[in-house]
Amino acid sequence: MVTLYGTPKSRALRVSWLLEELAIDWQFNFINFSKGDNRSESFLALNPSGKIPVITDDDLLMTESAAICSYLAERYGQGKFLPEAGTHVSAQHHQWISFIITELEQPLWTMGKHRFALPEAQRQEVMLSVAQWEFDKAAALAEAMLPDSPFVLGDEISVADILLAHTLIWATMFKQSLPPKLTAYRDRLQARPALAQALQKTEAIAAAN
Ligand SMILES: N[C@@H](CCC(=O)N[C@@H](CS)C(=O)NCC(=O)O)C(=O)O
Repeated sequence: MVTLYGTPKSRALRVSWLLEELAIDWQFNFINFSKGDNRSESFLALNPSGKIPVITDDDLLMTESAAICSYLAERYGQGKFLPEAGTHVSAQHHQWISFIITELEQPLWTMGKHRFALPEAQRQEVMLSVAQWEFDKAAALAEAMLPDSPFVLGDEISVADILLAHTLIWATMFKQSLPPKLTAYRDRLQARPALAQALQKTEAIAAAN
Protein backbone atom coordinates (compact mmCIF):
# COMPACT_ATOMS: atom_id res chain seq x y z
CA MET A 1 0.00 0.00 0.00
CA VAL A 2 1.19 3.52 -0.77
CA THR A 3 1.89 5.78 2.21
CA LEU A 4 2.31 9.48 1.58
CA TYR A 5 4.22 11.62 4.08
CA GLY A 6 3.42 15.31 3.88
CA THR A 7 1.11 18.18 4.71
CA PRO A 8 -2.22 18.81 2.98
CA LYS A 9 -1.28 21.87 0.90
CA SER A 10 2.38 21.47 0.07
CA ARG A 11 3.83 19.76 -2.99
CA ALA A 12 2.42 16.63 -1.33
CA LEU A 13 -0.94 17.77 -2.74
CA ARG A 14 0.31 16.79 -6.21
CA VAL A 15 0.69 13.26 -4.95
CA SER A 16 -2.52 13.05 -2.89
CA TRP A 17 -4.50 14.50 -5.83
CA LEU A 18 -3.07 11.92 -8.23
CA LEU A 19 -3.65 9.10 -5.73
CA GLU A 20 -7.31 10.09 -5.57
CA GLU A 21 -7.50 10.29 -9.37
CA LEU A 22 -6.04 6.77 -9.51
CA ALA A 23 -8.67 5.62 -7.00
CA ILE A 24 -6.32 3.27 -5.14
CA ASP A 25 -6.07 2.70 -1.39
CA TRP A 26 -3.44 4.89 0.25
CA GLN A 27 -2.46 6.15 3.67
CA PHE A 28 -1.53 9.66 4.73
CA ASN A 29 1.14 10.28 7.35
CA PHE A 30 0.91 13.92 8.45
CA ILE A 31 4.29 15.60 8.93
CA ASN A 32 3.68 18.43 11.34
CA PHE A 33 6.33 21.09 10.64
CA SER A 34 5.34 23.14 13.67
CA LYS A 35 6.10 20.13 15.89
CA GLY A 36 9.38 19.52 14.04
CA ASP A 37 8.27 16.19 12.58
CA ASN A 38 10.33 16.87 9.44
CA ARG A 39 13.48 17.06 11.59
CA SER A 40 12.75 13.92 13.60
CA GLU A 41 15.19 11.05 13.40
CA SER A 42 12.56 8.77 11.90
CA PHE A 43 11.62 11.21 9.13
CA LEU A 44 15.25 12.09 8.32
CA ALA A 45 15.84 8.37 7.90
CA LEU A 46 13.24 8.48 5.09
CA ASN A 47 14.47 11.72 3.56
CA PRO A 48 17.73 13.21 4.85
CA SER A 49 16.77 16.60 3.33
CA GLY A 50 13.79 16.79 5.71
CA LYS A 51 11.50 17.63 2.77
CA ILE A 52 8.08 16.42 1.74
CA PRO A 53 6.55 14.68 -0.12
CA VAL A 54 7.92 11.21 0.52
CA ILE A 55 6.17 7.98 -0.38
CA THR A 56 6.69 4.38 0.52
CA ASP A 57 5.13 1.60 -1.51
CA ASP A 58 5.98 -1.79 0.01
CA ASP A 59 9.80 -1.66 0.12
CA LEU A 60 10.09 1.31 -2.26
CA LEU A 61 10.99 4.70 -0.77
CA MET A 62 10.79 7.77 -3.00
CA THR A 63 11.16 11.54 -2.83
CA GLU A 64 10.63 14.31 -5.44
CA SER A 65 7.00 15.10 -6.23
CA ALA A 66 7.22 14.95 -10.05
CA ALA A 67 9.10 11.64 -10.00
CA ILE A 68 6.66 10.20 -7.47
CA CYS A 69 3.68 11.16 -9.65
CA SER A 70 5.29 9.62 -12.73
CA TYR A 71 6.00 6.39 -10.82
CA LEU A 72 2.46 6.19 -9.43
CA ALA A 73 0.96 6.68 -12.90
CA GLU A 74 3.25 3.98 -14.34
CA ARG A 75 2.49 1.56 -11.52
CA TYR A 76 -1.24 2.18 -10.99
CA GLY A 77 -2.46 4.21 -13.97
CA GLN A 78 -3.61 1.25 -16.08
CA GLY A 79 -2.61 3.09 -19.22
CA LYS A 80 -4.00 6.44 -18.09
CA PHE A 81 -2.17 9.56 -16.89
CA LEU A 82 0.94 8.77 -18.97
CA PRO A 83 1.28 8.53 -22.75
CA GLU A 84 2.88 5.43 -24.21
CA ALA A 85 6.65 5.45 -23.63
CA GLY A 86 8.76 6.28 -26.66
CA THR A 87 6.00 8.09 -28.58
CA HIS A 88 6.10 11.72 -29.66
CA VAL A 89 3.29 12.46 -27.21
CA SER A 90 5.43 11.00 -24.44
CA ALA A 91 8.28 13.27 -25.53
CA GLN A 92 5.94 16.27 -25.20
CA HIS A 93 4.90 15.01 -21.78
CA HIS A 94 8.54 14.85 -20.60
CA GLN A 95 9.04 18.36 -21.97
CA TRP A 96 6.02 19.71 -20.08
CA ILE A 97 7.16 18.15 -16.79
CA SER A 98 10.67 19.59 -17.09
CA PHE A 99 9.27 22.99 -18.01
CA ILE A 100 6.83 23.01 -15.08
CA ILE A 101 9.46 22.02 -12.51
CA THR A 102 12.49 23.94 -13.73
CA GLU A 103 10.93 27.07 -15.29
CA LEU A 104 7.50 27.70 -13.78
CA GLU A 105 7.87 26.32 -10.27
CA GLN A 106 11.43 27.51 -9.72
CA PRO A 107 10.66 31.27 -9.42
CA LEU A 108 7.65 30.53 -7.20
CA TRP A 109 9.86 28.54 -4.87
CA THR A 110 12.42 31.36 -4.95
CA MET A 111 9.65 33.69 -3.71
CA GLY A 112 8.73 31.21 -0.98
CA LYS A 113 12.33 30.73 0.08
CA HIS A 114 13.08 34.44 0.30
CA ARG A 115 9.77 35.22 2.05
CA PHE A 116 9.65 32.49 4.69
CA ALA A 117 11.46 29.22 3.99
CA LEU A 118 15.13 30.19 4.26
CA PRO A 119 16.75 31.14 7.57
CA GLU A 120 16.24 34.90 7.97
CA ALA A 121 19.92 35.66 7.44
CA GLN A 122 19.79 34.07 3.97
CA ARG A 123 16.67 35.93 2.73
CA GLN A 124 17.32 38.64 0.13
CA GLU A 125 14.56 41.12 -0.73
CA VAL A 126 16.03 41.68 -4.20
CA MET A 127 15.40 38.02 -5.09
CA LEU A 128 11.64 38.67 -4.93
CA SER A 129 11.67 41.04 -7.90
CA VAL A 130 14.00 38.75 -9.87
CA ALA A 131 11.66 35.81 -9.18
CA GLN A 132 8.63 37.89 -10.15
CA TRP A 133 10.24 38.74 -13.51
CA GLU A 134 11.15 35.09 -14.09
CA PHE A 135 7.69 33.84 -13.15
CA ASP A 136 5.91 36.28 -15.48
CA LYS A 137 8.19 35.19 -18.32
CA ALA A 138 7.54 31.48 -17.66
CA ALA A 139 3.77 32.05 -17.28
CA ALA A 140 3.67 33.89 -20.63
CA LEU A 141 5.48 30.93 -22.24
CA ALA A 142 3.07 28.44 -20.65
CA GLU A 143 0.15 30.53 -21.94
CA ALA A 144 1.57 30.35 -25.46
CA MET A 145 2.34 26.60 -25.20
CA LEU A 146 -1.04 25.59 -23.73
CA PRO A 147 -3.20 24.00 -26.43
CA ASP A 148 -6.94 24.70 -26.78
CA SER A 149 -7.72 21.10 -25.76
CA PRO A 150 -8.98 20.34 -22.22
CA PHE A 151 -5.56 19.02 -21.12
CA VAL A 152 -1.95 19.68 -22.10
CA LEU A 153 -1.78 16.52 -24.23
CA GLY A 154 -5.27 16.75 -25.71
CA ASP A 155 -8.41 15.05 -24.40
CA GLU A 156 -6.77 12.84 -21.75
CA ILE A 157 -5.53 14.06 -18.38
CA SER A 158 -1.88 13.28 -17.62
CA VAL A 159 0.63 13.68 -14.79
CA ALA A 160 1.73 16.96 -16.39
CA ASP A 161 -1.78 18.38 -15.82
CA ILE A 162 -1.67 17.58 -12.12
CA LEU A 163 1.75 19.24 -11.82
CA LEU A 164 0.81 22.26 -13.93
CA ALA A 165 -2.54 22.85 -12.25
CA HIS A 166 -1.02 22.47 -8.80
CA THR A 167 1.74 24.94 -9.67
CA LEU A 168 -0.85 27.44 -10.96
CA ILE A 169 -2.91 27.03 -7.77
CA TRP A 170 0.27 27.67 -5.81
CA ALA A 171 0.97 30.78 -7.94
CA THR A 172 -2.51 32.06 -7.13
CA MET A 173 -1.88 31.52 -3.41
CA PHE A 174 1.24 33.65 -3.89
CA LYS A 175 -0.98 36.36 -5.45
CA GLN A 176 0.46 35.97 -8.94
CA SER A 177 -1.82 37.08 -11.75
CA LEU A 178 -2.08 34.58 -14.58
CA PRO A 179 -2.86 35.14 -18.26
CA PRO A 180 -6.43 34.21 -19.39
CA LYS A 181 -5.94 30.71 -20.84
CA LEU A 182 -3.92 29.58 -17.83
CA THR A 183 -6.58 31.03 -15.52
CA ALA A 184 -9.38 29.11 -17.27
CA TYR A 185 -7.24 25.95 -17.29
CA ARG A 186 -6.46 26.28 -13.56
CA ASP A 187 -10.16 26.77 -12.75
CA ARG A 188 -11.18 23.75 -14.82
CA LEU A 189 -8.60 21.45 -13.24
CA GLN A 190 -9.23 22.82 -9.75
CA ALA A 191 -12.88 21.73 -10.01
CA ARG A 192 -11.96 18.04 -10.31
CA PRO A 193 -13.51 15.98 -7.48
CA ALA A 194 -10.23 14.12 -6.83
CA LEU A 195 -8.57 17.34 -5.69
CA ALA A 196 -11.34 18.05 -3.18
CA GLN A 197 -11.20 14.43 -1.98
CA ALA A 198 -7.43 14.63 -1.47
CA LEU A 199 -7.74 17.82 0.56
CA GLN A 200 -10.60 16.45 2.61
CA LYS A 201 -8.72 13.26 3.50
CA THR A 202 -5.39 14.92 4.33
CA GLU A 203 -6.89 17.87 6.22
CA ALA A 204 -9.02 15.55 8.37
CA ILE A 205 -5.93 13.52 9.30
CA ALA A 206 -3.86 16.67 9.93
CA ALA A 207 -6.61 18.11 12.16
CA ALA A 208 -6.69 14.92 14.24
CA ASN A 209 -2.94 15.12 14.96
N1 LIG B 1 11.89 19.12 -5.41
C1 LIG B 1 11.18 18.67 -4.25
C2 LIG B 1 10.96 19.85 -3.32
C3 LIG B 1 10.40 19.41 -1.99
C4 LIG B 1 10.20 20.59 -1.06
O1 LIG B 1 10.97 21.57 -1.06
N2 LIG B 1 9.16 20.49 -0.21
C5 LIG B 1 8.87 21.54 0.74
C6 LIG B 1 7.36 21.61 0.99
S1 LIG B 1 6.44 21.92 -0.46
C7 LIG B 1 9.54 21.20 2.05
O2 LIG B 1 9.46 20.08 2.50
N3 LIG B 1 10.21 22.17 2.67
C8 LIG B 1 10.84 22.00 3.94
C9 LIG B 1 12.29 22.35 3.91
O3 LIG B 1 12.75 22.89 2.89
O4 LIG B 1 12.93 22.09 4.93
C10 LIG B 1 9.83 18.04 -4.69
O5 LIG B 1 9.30 18.44 -5.73
O6 LIG B 1 9.35 17.13 -4.02
